[in-house]
Amino acid sequence: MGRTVVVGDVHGCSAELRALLDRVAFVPDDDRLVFVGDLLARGPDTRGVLDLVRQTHAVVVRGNHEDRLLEWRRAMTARALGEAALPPPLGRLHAEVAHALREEDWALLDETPVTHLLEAHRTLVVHAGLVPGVSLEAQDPWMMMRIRSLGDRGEARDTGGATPWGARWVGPPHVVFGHAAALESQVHPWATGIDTGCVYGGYLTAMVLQEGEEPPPVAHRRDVLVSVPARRRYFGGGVGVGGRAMIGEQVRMPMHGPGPHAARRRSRYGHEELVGASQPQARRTAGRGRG
Ligand SMILES: [Mn+2]
Repeated sequence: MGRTVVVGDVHGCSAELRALLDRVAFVPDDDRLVFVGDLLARGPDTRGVLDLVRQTHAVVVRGNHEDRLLEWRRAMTARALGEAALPPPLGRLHAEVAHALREEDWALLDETPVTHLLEAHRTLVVHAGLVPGVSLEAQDPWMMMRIRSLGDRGEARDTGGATPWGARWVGPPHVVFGHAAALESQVHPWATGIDTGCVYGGYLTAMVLQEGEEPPPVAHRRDVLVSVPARRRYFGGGVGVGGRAMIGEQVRMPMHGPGPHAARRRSRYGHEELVGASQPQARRTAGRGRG
């Protein structure tokens, strides 16, 4: 058995996914590929991503976008059987994806688990996260696909907040997650967030673990993370700057002009900052983060 490569939120960015697999020199019959979910929607090529998932026999955990489409499809089936009157509303972007999906794509999505344990790495893969102090069996699947932060009493919130759930999680297992997009991966003692906002013009990131390797301590965590830049911004809005700042805030950037990776530098605080052309237009907004 070779390495394990865990990939962040792809959102239809098939070109970047291929570039990332090239970058890590992925070996199809030896390495194992795992996705944190949100493979589809917002980006240009959902079907190409799903084809690649099948070709590589990858494991996919379910993201909130997959969950939403599956929920819609269940409702459509119920309506066809006369058990329900109306399907739930589906936004335009998701309707386009739903229309483009083939039977084999639906079958793939239908089989996705909410979590996937990588026993040899003592690591659990989940789309959004877990509530600290609650056993795995007692976690709410809906929230595992949507949690971002913890409230004052440690309760799960699907919006941003001062305390990202990962900061409070104590493993084992280590948890690798996506959903909360930020330009930098989010490194916590027992959790690593690898949604670096590819579809918003950021990066596509993977954690690459050697056989039997556990995610290294915080100081060396980035040694096992590999990123490729997005070719362009495919979807509006933007990602937060720095692993901490993104949880409750995001930076809006214009749809046109250079992506964030085109003009940035490392600040003396260790965050990556937007500089140059993007910065004057950058506005911080409170509220829901991207995911
Ligand atoms: Mn998500």
